[in-house]
Amino acid sequence: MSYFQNVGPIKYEGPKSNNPFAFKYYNPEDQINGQSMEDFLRFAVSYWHTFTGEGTDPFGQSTMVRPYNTFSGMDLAKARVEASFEFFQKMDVPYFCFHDFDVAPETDNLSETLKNIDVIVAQIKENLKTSKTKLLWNTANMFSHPRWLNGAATSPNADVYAYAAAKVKKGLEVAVELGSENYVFWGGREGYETLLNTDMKLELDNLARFFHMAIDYAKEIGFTGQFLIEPKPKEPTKHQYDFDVATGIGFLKTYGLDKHFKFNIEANHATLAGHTFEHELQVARINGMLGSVDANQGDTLLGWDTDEFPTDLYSTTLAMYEIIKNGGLGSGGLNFDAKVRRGSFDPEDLFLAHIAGMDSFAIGTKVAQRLLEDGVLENFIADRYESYRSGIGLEIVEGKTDFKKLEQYALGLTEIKNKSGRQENLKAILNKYLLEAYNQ
Ligand code: XUL
Ligand code: CO
Repeated sequence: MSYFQNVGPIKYEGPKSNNPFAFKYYNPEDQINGQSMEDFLRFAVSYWHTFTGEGTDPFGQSTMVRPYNTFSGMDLAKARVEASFEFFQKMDVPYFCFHDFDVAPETDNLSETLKNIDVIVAQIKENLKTSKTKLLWNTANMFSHPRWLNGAATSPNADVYAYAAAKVKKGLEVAVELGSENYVFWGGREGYETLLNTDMKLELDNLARFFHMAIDYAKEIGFTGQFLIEPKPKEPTKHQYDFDVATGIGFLKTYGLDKHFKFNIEANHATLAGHTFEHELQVARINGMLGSVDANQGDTLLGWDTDEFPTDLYSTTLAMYEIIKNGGLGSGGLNFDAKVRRGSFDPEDLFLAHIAGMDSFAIGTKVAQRLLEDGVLENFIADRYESYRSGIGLEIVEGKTDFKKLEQYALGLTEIKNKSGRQENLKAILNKYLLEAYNQ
């Protein structure tokens, strides 16, 4: 049975194509750094937004027209799996990601929930046998059900903590069963609403204990994938402990967890933290902890996580700049943690949105690659820091100075000459590269 009869396989047709159901810029076979675009970008579809999301918002009911919506309960869960593999095949994506709760209905009874997961995981495993699409990461939803209202591994209630452990234990078993390449922790409600009722030290210690137990269990059952933390500063909780990458690094180092984790960086979470997407990517990269990406974008006019499909070429270019400098994403990928707007309710919109996102990242990749090949920013930056490659600057970098020596040097200076940062000119150059990317 076909769920998306109106859409055939999506192919690359090039920039001149007017076919909405074709890639204009993403050619999976194009080469980058000796790899195909497909292998380098490692696009993934997020199950929750694409197949489970119904278009509700705090004011409105569901709007999405989905071919499997005639089913309910486990029949709906099974129909969604069938539809998802048809979608993956037609989009020709190498990966997908899911929360336990997206694929199998959660009940009030844990053993029943775990059984539901087993049934659906078996069905996914069957589909994986014949599909090229693999599992990039899975995770546990520990924020939707009312039991999580005060958090999961940072809940003040030890029973909730134990329940969370049971869910992640299952998640790791599922990861092994389906050959997942990563396991993600997004601390949906791991934070606090007010310090008036919060023991922050105990919550953070407990969160660290939880991660250590996850590492131990992964080792025990032979899960060799990468653990990822996905920072977000707020929403749903007022303050979330994994605020941003820098805060996450501080936490991981404090608790001796840094060797076991990398970061899954989401564009819209970066902007909510008051950073650019590329800032978060760079902080992770220079610390050797850039693991994976939730590729989306926010809306500067709105203060919440809008999870839009990425279409801003400046953002995709500067993100890909970091990713190329990182040598790619290793076992990570570019997961579209993005949803179609409530008004884009047709099943076809799911294809069009992914095409827009994949084409935008393909353009960003080409532009970033050219900027790097031509050394545009690299040469400028090297020149800007030139004073650290000889004389007193080199001594600073090599750790051969102290305050007395530096004072002596400063006293001998007659004039200090600074260089212009040329920010506007660099932006103009970036514009030129963006415009030329597909006209050469
Ligand atoms: C929420 C979010 C999550 C994580 C996985 O903002 O990004 O969907 O990606 O739990
Ligand atoms: Co995300």
